[in-house]
Amino acid sequence: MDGRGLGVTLTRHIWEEQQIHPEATGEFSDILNQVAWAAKVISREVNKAGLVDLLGYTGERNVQGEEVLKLDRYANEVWMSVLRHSGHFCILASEELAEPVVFPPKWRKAKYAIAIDPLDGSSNIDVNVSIGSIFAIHRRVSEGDEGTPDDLLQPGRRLAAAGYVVYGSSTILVLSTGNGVHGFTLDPSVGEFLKSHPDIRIPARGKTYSVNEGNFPYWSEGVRRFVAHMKEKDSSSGRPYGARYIGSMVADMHRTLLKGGIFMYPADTKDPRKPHGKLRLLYECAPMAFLCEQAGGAASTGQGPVLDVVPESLHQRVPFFAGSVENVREAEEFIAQYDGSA
Ligand code: P6P
Repeated sequence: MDGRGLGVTLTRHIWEEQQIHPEATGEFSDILNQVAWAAKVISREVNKAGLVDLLGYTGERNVQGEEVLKLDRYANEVWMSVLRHSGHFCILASEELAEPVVFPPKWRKAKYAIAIDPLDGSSNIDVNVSIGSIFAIHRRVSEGDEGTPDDLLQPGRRLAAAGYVVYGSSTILVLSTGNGVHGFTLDPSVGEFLKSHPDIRIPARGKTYSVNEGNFPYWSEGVRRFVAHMKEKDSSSGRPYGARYIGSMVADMHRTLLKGGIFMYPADTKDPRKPHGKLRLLYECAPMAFLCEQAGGAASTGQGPVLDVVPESLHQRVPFFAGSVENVREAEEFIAQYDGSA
């Protein structure tokens, strides 16, 4: 809270960034306010899903082959509507849609492309566990009237902005426009996101690891040895580490950003259709990797930085190891030693 007890809103935060970083344009203020608007609407519905028949399944399956929950479809529709009418985006990719959506040219030439996971972790909705939305915003590279997939298939290193919303005990928007990572908590009494987590920094090393250990038999030798290493008793290095796994990437990554440690979804041999793990590059791993690096952490495929991966397809999956720099480097060392470089 500042001296007048009013708190710092998203709009004021962007204005303050403009004073420090002149390259930050006022356009981002409007973009982030549109993102905040979508987050407020979804937060309202998530918090009462059980009361308005938004729980349960639609009976449909999405491009991932996953059963679509009513709230998944609702969230996708909210994001699509808000982003389409913002005028800032020429093309959108969504976890829920097989193909990208090209937004028709408007009164101004849209300068950005956006990839979203409208409601991540949705399998947790019915059991009231935190879920989230993830967004990744690229500067447009196409020259024509309409956006093209090339605007989306850019390496995360080029992201203009990225962030997530976690719908939990409170609704928190965490974002970066390339000038550090900042968190804003929704004050539902005034419908405003107020800065609550200025300049988030990930500790260099953490003592928490977050992974679905049910996949242990399907991991490479390097990953199995790395996880076993963190569970060994060695008080001089603070091992064994604590295990925390929610099964909702946004919630697991939010904890990792704030507390340090490592979140992982390694490649596994469980499903031959998904040889590179479960998490998608464009709208899960790249935006989270952007935030990690902006917060002084790291995010790796196990072979190298996630942000350097050049996407080949919209729904491409990559192995994901993210969080404290020292923990991620250790994962890479075990993989290099026992699995060799790919
Ligand atoms: P598993 C949710 O479905 C999700 O995409 C991520 O939010 C989460 O990290 C992961 O899948 C959980 O997958 O296989 O551990 O249930």
